[in-house]
Amino acid sequence: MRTIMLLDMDCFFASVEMALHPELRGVPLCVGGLRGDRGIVACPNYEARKYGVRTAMPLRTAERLLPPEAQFVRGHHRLYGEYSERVMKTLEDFTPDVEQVSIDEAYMDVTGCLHFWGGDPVRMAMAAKERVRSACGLTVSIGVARARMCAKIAAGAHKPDGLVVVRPGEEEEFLTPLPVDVIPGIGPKTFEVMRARGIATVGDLLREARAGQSHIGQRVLERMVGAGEEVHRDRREQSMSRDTTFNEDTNDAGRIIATLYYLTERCCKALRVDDLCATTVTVKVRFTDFHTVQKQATLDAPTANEEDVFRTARRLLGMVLPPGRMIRLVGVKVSHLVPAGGAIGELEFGRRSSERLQQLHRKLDALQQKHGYQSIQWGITYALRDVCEASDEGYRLHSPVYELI
Ligand code: DCP
Ligand code: MG
Repeated sequence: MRTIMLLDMDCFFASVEMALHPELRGVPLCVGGLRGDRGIVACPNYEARKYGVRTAMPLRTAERLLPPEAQFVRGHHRLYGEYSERVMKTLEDFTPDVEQVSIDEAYMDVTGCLHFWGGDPVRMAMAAKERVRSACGLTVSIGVARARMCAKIAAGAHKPDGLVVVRPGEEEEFLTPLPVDVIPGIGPKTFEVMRARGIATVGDLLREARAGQSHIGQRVLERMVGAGEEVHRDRREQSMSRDTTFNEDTNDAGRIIATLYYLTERCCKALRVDDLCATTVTVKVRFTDFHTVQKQATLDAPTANEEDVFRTARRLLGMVLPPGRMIRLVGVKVSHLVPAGGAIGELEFGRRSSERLQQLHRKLDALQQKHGYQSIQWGITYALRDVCEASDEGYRLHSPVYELI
């Protein structure tokens, strides 16, 4: 039997800001933009959550809900990436089997290391929490169970700074009273359908499963005890995405396309840092009335070159955005990621030119790193010069948001 821990950092972006700026502690804090900005909250701290503020809520709604002493700060995404790496490194001191599943979450298979802690997962988890706190100044919540699904649910059960251990055999008792949407994969729509059928709790679902009436329930019964739930040390993030909400709604095709190119470039840079290639791209557009559409396509070949990804992204944009329609937000996501080496395994001509392009990109990345983003940049993104502040790291988009899937 295995012992799995899921560690999830508490209000991650906000915690990093509070660690660096202690004066932000103890008051409601929204990371994502300043007062009066458009765009959405990327991360509220727990004080702000008490007022009903949630991730992805418009900043202006958050402003209305919060008292005047609330603080609003812009996000510093590079910093969050660095903190994330530091935390993940810290976890590797506890077990080599760490599988990062998002910027602030990782599964750890601690089966082989528990004996260092007298076989006691509580001692080990407390030590991990303390180590992350002293090394990075962040609090985390940990769930422990014999299967990933229960570990994940346990980690969310007592946030922030929580520690919940579900002992083998106690899974059902733990899950039974919880609302059925705690099960990963049961989103708001499925939840509504289930509720309409009288299934409100996990207990209700398991009863149906035992009566042979629910496939989902059957799968939950299996996952509860660990079927197909291994931790994969080398499994990487499954997708990367970059979105932005414009300062004001726009139908300026030049600006939208330049922004899409820039966001694609950011995704591809992140892919190159991790030596990954994407096989799929998704473009997302949010109209003035918040109606959101997205469209996905498979790329010709796995790639980390923005030209290749953009060609498809541009085509998708044309499919979701009628000319002249005003939008609030545009975003791009690359997914189905594969190791870069694997993508250039077959040396046919197309792949080789794509490989050379990738080498060129790596050189350009290095130049930009050394001399600043604007020292050498793609012409298509020049259109952003007039509308966005620029720094050495690139343009300061209005509300960049990570969506980690
Ligand atoms: N994030 C984002 N956009 C989203 C969801 C999340 O930018 N749609 C960012 C902000 C979060 C971070 O990712 O700080 C981690 O996401 P979590 O869902 O783990 O949320 P938090 O860590 O903020 O809160 P919790 O304490 O509930 O884990
Ligand atoms: Mg978190």
